[in-house]
Amino acid sequence: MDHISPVIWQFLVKWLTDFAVIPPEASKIAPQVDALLVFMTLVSLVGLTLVALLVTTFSILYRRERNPVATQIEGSTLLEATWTIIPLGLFLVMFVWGSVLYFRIYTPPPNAMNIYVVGKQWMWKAEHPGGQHEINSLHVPIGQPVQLTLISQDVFHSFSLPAFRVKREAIPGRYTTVWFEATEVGTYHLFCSQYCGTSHSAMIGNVVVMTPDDYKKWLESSTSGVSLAQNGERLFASLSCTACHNGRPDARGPSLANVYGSKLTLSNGEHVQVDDEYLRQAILNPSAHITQGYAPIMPTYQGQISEEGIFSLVEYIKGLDSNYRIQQTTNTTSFSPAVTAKSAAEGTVKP
Ligand code: HEC
Ligand SMILES: [Cu+2]
Repeated sequence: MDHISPVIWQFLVKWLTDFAVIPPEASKIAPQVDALLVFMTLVSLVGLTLVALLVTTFSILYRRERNPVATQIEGSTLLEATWTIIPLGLFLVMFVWGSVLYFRIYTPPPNAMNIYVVGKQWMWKAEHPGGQHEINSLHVPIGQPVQLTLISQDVFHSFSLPAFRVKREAIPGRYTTVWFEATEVGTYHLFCSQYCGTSHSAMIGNVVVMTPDDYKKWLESSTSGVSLAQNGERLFASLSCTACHNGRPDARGPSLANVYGSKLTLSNGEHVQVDDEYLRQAILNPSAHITQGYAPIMPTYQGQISEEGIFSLVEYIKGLDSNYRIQQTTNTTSFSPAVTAKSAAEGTVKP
């Protein structure tokens, strides 16, 4: 590209990678997504070239001067089979390849750290378990799977990280998840990619990928001092959940210790696996699924708790494993399960 001035060339490359067609590949999944995209583009180009060549050649070969009267040709089974089977094969390859990637993107590995994200008109709010709050930015460590649990406070939004090749809808009333593992330190764009009202275009921000050490420092310097679980514990008491959920034998509600991840039997005989979404529904819409052996006496908390409050309660219940004075760590910087377990063992239990 000698004949293009270097300045223009640099500008073009920057524009292409920064904003438009080819963002940098900064996550583990990114090269895999790009490989599929390149394959599909190549197949399309080959198809386009083939069809264009045939159209041109046939229009010249069979033009009106040479063929004043159209010749009717009966079908050829071989020809039809060929042009059906080859594209079918190619599309099936794309389908299988795409599905494999899809399931990889939307199935977080069990060791993923979780960050909660709320979308609202018009900002993204991130809540880290250690009590770090961010608006329109997201700090993550390199080389560690990160799962996002997303929800919207109003309309549909879509959390999009082009450099990581992932995106996921944030829907009112329901948790969605997506995960990624960042591979390059740097700052990347974060978008809302679903038109959501007047200031939709302002619903943007940065993802900052840091080395584990820098990330630890960031966690320490940005914590509000109250972890999500601690906030949840506070809410659990102030909303009087403890009146029924206190682990005592005569309690009116079931003990919530170790309920997360367990299988509950409902009064209609169904079994459910307790995950974040189930906890959320249990708090906001308790009568929808009654745990076997209990009366439907739990009041709904619809409209009384913010989405951040529900995150806190969920995080608190997730960590409950024996009693309600929980072993919540006061070390709000911890981000790996190992660190949390360690500080718990050190006895940073609240009195
Ligand atoms: C009046 C008593 C009462 C209060 C107050 C109450 N609950 Fe419940 N809760 C129950 C009962 C009874 C059940 C079991 C029946 C059902 O599923 O509704 C239950 C079920 C649940 C479940 C489903 C898990 C399971 O093992 O069944 C969760 C989660 C839960 N409550 C959380 C909360 C939270 C959080 C609060 C406070 C914001 C709260 N509850 C307040 C009585 C109560
Ligand atoms: Cu939006």
